[in-house]
Amino acid sequence: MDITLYRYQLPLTHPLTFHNQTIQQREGLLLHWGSSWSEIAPLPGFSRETLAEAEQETIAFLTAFKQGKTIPVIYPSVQFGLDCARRSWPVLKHTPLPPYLLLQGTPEDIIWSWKEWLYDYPSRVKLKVARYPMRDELAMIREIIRLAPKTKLILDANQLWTREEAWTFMSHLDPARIEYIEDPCATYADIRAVASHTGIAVALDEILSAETNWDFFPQLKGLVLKPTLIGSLDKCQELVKKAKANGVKVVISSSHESQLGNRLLALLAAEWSPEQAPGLDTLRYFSGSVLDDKQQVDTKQLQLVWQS
Ligand code: OSB
Ligand code: MG
Repeated sequence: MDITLYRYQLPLTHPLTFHNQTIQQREGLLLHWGSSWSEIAPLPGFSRETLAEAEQETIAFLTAFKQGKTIPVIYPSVQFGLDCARRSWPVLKHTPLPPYLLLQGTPEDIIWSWKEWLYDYPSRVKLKVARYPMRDELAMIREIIRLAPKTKLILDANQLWTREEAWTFMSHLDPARIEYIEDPCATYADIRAVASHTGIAVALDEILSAETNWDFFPQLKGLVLKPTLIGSLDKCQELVKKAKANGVKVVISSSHESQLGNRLLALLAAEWSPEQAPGLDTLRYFSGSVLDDKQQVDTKQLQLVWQS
């Protein structure tokens, strides 16, 4: 069986910032394993491994594999890529749901694009919060809700609020209009405290790839799974099982993978959480694609890294 590892660079429509790390282009690896493809793309600011480290570990694995040995890998992005490449994908029982809309920009930009929205407003929209003055963000949320009374909001604070800030912000929200807030604070204890005191639904995202010390509570409505950050598909599936047993939604979400990785995540979402729109509306920030018109990987744009 032929195995080939490539590197890709995708230009972005504008720079993206993740936890104070700004990237001008997205870089990652694509793995061609027999007839299947997968992706290894640690996200700066979120992944603990760099692309260089992930590449080194992948090459070590592939070199050993060529000699008939299977060695363990520790980086989540590498585990995800190797698991996807070697997986026998089941025939889907459900067609993938389109992702919910993700709006980014200043509160002013977002209100503007929402006012100019030509179509029926969607049932769900995700907005980042805890970036701009609280007053402006609360005004933005009021305006979104006023214009689209049937739309429910998914908010994401990316752990940026203190307990007090989260408490204040969340006290101003109408629980009926908020699907959930992802990671209002940095610790599980703070997230649980503000959710219990305000009655606003919350979801855990970043904590799931860092901490094992959390549990379910009444306001916990969702687990947001980013397989590139969590790692092995078994680990992801365990979380899916745990969530379902506790009546909590599972939202499969992107770590800004390329079009190829995004497609794999859409398939996993349709398999693991078929009734839940995934968090995969991240492709429009790319001004290029690793796929051609026929949705096949365009190897002409890739750099060869390793070959069996
Ligand atoms: O904050 O959930 C996040 C993408 C990369 C890194 C962090 C996040 C995201 C997303 C993906 O928001 C889209 C989504 O979850 O809807
Ligand atoms: Mg999040």
